[in-house]
Amino acid sequence: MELATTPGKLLRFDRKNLSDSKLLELYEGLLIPRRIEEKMLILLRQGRISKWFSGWGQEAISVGAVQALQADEFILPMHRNLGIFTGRNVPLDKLFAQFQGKKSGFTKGRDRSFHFGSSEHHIVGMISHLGPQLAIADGIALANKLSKEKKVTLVFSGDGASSEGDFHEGLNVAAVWKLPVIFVIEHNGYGLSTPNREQFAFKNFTDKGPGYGIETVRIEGNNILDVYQTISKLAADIRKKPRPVLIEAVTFRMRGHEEASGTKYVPKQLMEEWAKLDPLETYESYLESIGVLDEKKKDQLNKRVRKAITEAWEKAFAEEPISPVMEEEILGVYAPFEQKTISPTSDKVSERRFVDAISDGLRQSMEKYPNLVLMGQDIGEYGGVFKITDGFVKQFGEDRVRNTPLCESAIIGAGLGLSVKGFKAMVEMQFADFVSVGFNQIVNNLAKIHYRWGQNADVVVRMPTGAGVAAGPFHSQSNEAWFFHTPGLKIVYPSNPYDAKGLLNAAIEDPNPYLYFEHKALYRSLNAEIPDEYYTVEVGKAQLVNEGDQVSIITYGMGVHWAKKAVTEMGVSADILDLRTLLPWERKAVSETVKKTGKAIFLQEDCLTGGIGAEICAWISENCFEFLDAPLMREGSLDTPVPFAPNLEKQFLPEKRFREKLRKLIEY
Ligand SMILES: Cc1ncc(C[n+]2csc(CCOP(=O)(O)OP(=O)(O)O)c2C)c(N)n1
Repeated sequence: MELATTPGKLLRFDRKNLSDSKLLELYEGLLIPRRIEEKMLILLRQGRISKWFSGWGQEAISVGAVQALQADEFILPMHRNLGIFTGRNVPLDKLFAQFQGKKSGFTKGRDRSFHFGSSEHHIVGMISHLGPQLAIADGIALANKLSKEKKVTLVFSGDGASSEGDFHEGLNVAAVWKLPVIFVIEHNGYGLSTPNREQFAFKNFTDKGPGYGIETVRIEGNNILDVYQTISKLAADIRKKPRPVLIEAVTFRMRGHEEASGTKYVPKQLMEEWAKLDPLETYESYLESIGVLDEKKKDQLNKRVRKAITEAWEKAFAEEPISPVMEEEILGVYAPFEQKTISPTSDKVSERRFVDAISDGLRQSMEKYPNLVLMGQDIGEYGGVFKITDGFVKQFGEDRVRNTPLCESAIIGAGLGLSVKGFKAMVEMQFADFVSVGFNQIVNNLAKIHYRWGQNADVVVRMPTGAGVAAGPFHSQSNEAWFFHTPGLKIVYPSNPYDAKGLLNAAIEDPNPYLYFEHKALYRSLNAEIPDEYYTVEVGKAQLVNEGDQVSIITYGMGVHWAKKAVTEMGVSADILDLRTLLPWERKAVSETVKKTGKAIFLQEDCLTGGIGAEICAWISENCFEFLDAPLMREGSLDTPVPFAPNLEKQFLPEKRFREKLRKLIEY
């Protein structure tokens, strides 16, 4: 089949063995998004919807793709793929309510336009950042592969978004793990106003895909038969022989990036030439030429489609604007989960180091949850750089204990994809510092997805953290505050072996996304007798680890050990409250100790500015002011990067300054 890669060439349709009714089904598939768009463009001009991302002229890609896949195969669309939603028969009134920010929309007014998914329709919608979609598709495909479901997952990307690092990571992981994913690039010439020559230096994606070891096919994106037949054939083959395939669907963006941004920067001639390749009109002419479609049938179909659209629009429009209920919004942030604290089934205890406690918890969680998958760099045979997963491959196999390429973003995204399919994931950061390159997936995908459209993110990210090990600025940071500010996450930070095991197990039980901080300097320096059996520690509960009446020291992690040492050596009578959970932190325990002693100091290993202590001290001052006999105090590390040389690092850390401040507070 000749490719219309340059305008001016005509589309050539070849029905092969497709029946008349299939040809018409594809036609109707094209008609629906086109007629919806026509309506939306009018509504936009009338100010009844706020934004519109047009897929005009690109419909054949969505429609061909959705019809080529089975109804329970996941599709991850972008902002120009209306045809995916209509092709999966999402109720039009609900779709329009979504566009209008109404309560009956897919996100209940919490997110806009195509930013939603629907598990019922096997669709995972995008976040604005574009590229993160690809890794979620990898995770879904991995789940299919692990559960031996012979299913394909299909994900879209624009040609512009292919410049993102997430594109590279998503393709690379799929290639290395031979995941059954079809990546469809809509090669439409522009990313907002940027033409492709300013986006990348290769010519076609057929040059790029093979670099990843991925089979790449170039198709006429405006030719519905080419799209449908190619994807159908590939999908059938991939179901039998799982592997990723990249499809470059050549098309053109006929309208502005979004309606308000216009198309002035696009040469007029290009527009005119591509207009001749309109996917609906060309296909219509083809069907007429072979006698499958005539005026009467066309009329009937158009009337039916227009009527359905008008009725659905009116229904959605008639719905009252949302009346905000604050409680509902706050409850919507996390997936519902009733925490049950589990006690060990026997009294047997053993002396375990902090690092062993984490390893034990992880192993027992793997035994308890056959759907739990561990992913991280070097965590397989090698056992992880801290040896926490030593021996795991032997016990659980390589499918569940997965060595990953060096790509934090894709692996965290894949964790989310696994949860879409009902799996649990634990992702090990080799060092907490490296989470910065997976940050977007955590704060924008994992944290927000339940609030947006009700999908949970059952992912625990383990974070070997902290300084005191002379490892310099990139292997020592305390970065819990980066996440503390993000609604939708939970953060736990144990300070002892008992809590390390119990909180890890509890985090894995909960279907919500967690950051689990484990201090590297405690791994092998701290022992305790802990139960041999599986147990959990309640999330959201602080613990008083020392009792006294002169002062309250509120802290967590390494701070607990500095505080204990200080009060012993200084002969201070202090309450030491170990927060254990940072998000959501326990207000009751904090207020109780403050009310008891009337003096409080917050100690954190993290740099002082904008840390956890700032928030908790602000809360104390607002809620416990009348019980305070002295100013609230805070101590933390210097506001500098973590230095390498031991003496500089010692100065950076707050231990010494904390003692001075504690003395001052007591003497106040
Ligand atoms: C990370 C990020 N940077 C910038 C943007 C703003 N933005 C939204 S869509 C877009 C262009 C996308 O181009 P492409 O991937 O080719 O898709 P198309 O719009 O052409 O379908 C840009 C720059 C964004 N959404 N996310």
